[in-house]
Amino acid sequence: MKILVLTGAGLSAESGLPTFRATGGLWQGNRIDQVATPDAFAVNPGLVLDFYNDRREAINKAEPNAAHRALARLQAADRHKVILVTQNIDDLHERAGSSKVVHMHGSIFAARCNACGVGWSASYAMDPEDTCPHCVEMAVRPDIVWFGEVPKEMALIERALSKADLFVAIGTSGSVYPAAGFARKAKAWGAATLEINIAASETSHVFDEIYRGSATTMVPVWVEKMLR
Ligand code: BV8
Repeated sequence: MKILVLTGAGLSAESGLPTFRATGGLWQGNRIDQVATPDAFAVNPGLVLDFYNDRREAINKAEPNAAHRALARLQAADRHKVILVTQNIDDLHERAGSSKVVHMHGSIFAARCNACGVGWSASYAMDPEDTCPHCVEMAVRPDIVWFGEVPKEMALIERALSKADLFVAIGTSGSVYPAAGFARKAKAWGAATLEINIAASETSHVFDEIYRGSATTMVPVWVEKMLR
């Protein structure tokens, strides 16, 4: 079976990484959808870089959980063709053993120059004074997709949605597009749809099946069923 799995912040919640909703969409009193934007970076790069420096520090202290590990098992079993698309910028899928993870909103461990566009891997804290290793401009940013920017690998994701037999959304509120529209697209292409979430999301009504519960409880149950 061809399976497209879309994961969100709820997958990393039990690894101790707060979700956007749990924080009420705020970070140090700032609305995240106003910090995670190109305008915020232009006006106050230090604030935006500190937002990501804090998150990078938290991610380095976090460990993958049973849900990350179950998804890695599903991929490794090779019983099904699994495409893992994540909205998360952490590396917990990779550290649980998943390969070929599609980070549609980028990765906290990747950097990009806002001037010349060159990218490189970067696990260090960033500062507005940092200079690009290529063009020497002081325009270093995390290679993360902010609000108003184009998500990564959209052509690959659209193709996978059109071919999927099963679309599974895990731990995502369905509040941000285009990811929030994937279930509808997969369904229109004929895929079965499953939501695994501790609570209703903004798109629960689209799904054929719902596993209501925490990711560390429900994802292993679902994976064991898929590998039976
Ligand atoms: C784009 C990276 C054009 C940064 C992120 C008006 C209407 C519709 C759309 C728009 C609009 N105005 C503007 C837009 C577009 C905008 C958008 O959708 N805005 C929203 C606010 C309306 N989107 C964009 O700008 C995107 N770009 O549209 O470009 C385009 C489109 C298509 C093709 C080409 C071009 C870019 C958006 C990317 C922004 N970057 N992240 C960073 O991380 O700092 S978004 C970020 O929030 C996440 O990546 C994710 O996508 C989104 C929501 O987060 P979730 O992962 O769902 O987490 P959340 O906290 O919301 O929910 C947690 C869930 O987990 C809950 O359901 C909870 O119940 C569950 N949960 C909690 N604990 C557990 C659990 N589940 C299981 N177990 C648990 N233990």
